[in-house]
Amino acid sequence: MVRFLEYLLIAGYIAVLLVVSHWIGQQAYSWMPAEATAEAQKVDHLFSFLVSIGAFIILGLVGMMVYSVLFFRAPTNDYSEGHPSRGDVRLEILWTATPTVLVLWIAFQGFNIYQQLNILGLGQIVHLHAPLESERAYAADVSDVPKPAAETIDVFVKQWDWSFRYPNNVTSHELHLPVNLRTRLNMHAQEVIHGFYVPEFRLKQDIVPGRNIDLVVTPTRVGKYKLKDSQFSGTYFSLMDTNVYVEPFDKYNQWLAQAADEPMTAKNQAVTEYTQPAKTLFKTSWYTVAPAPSESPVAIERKVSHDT
Ligand SMILES: [Cu+2]
Repeated sequence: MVRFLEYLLIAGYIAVLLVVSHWIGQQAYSWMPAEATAEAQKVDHLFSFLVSIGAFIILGLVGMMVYSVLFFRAPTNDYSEGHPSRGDVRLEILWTATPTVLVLWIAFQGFNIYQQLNILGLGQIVHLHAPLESERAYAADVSDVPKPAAETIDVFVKQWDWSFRYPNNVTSHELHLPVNLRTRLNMHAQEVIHGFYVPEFRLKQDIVPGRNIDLVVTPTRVGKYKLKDSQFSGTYFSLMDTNVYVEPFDKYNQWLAQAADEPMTAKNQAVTEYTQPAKTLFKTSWYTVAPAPSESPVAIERKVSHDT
């Protein structure tokens, strides 16, 4: 009877644990910045799933420790050694199989959501026909299979600024995206690795010189966001951010028409800081790469394609 009550207690505890850890997993959605893309929703599902699992494990372990302390305390003045339990095959199978299944489940969930994201796709990574094949051939092969998208915007990044080229050759230092439309960002880096990262998009993509890397994103929330460089790219790395606007399609087109008439401003904070006169009598700063002057994406593309 006592054994039955014990099992009932454990079953009840596991049920409560499942409910509580699921609830904690649901809270995880509020810990992240706003979800601004369809992809972000999927990433947050994965995050919430991982938080629920983590909560279940930690609460389960703490619960067992509290239970042991409460029900298996040594009586007062009992300093004898505990029962030397040595090896329990069932227990060993249990604590080996359980984490194995858990890790496989997490891996499957992660891969599943990555496949659903369909942002870059493994295609770009696993298409290596022969390891010795030259980069150029590989790069050519990859860019032949662009991901389906309604709009394509070229992203040019260099030390230390972002510039974008839209359809009709409109260029800008700002990223404008039409809401609810799958947009392909075709990214080119000029000299070093930079990282495309918008927290609200939950997407991060390294941009490697000599490679055309495209990222497909579906913005779902109108608003203004910040694009930050996620890869340290030298002295003025901290200046490598720019504004991202997700807007209704008609407003996006209005902006495109307006931007077509305005030449791209030569905003380059790095150049400004680099060229400012020294404030002290003697040189205090370390040697650094001189930031390249701001250029139109067309000029950068000419450079990028020349280098590759
Ligand atoms: Cu950078």
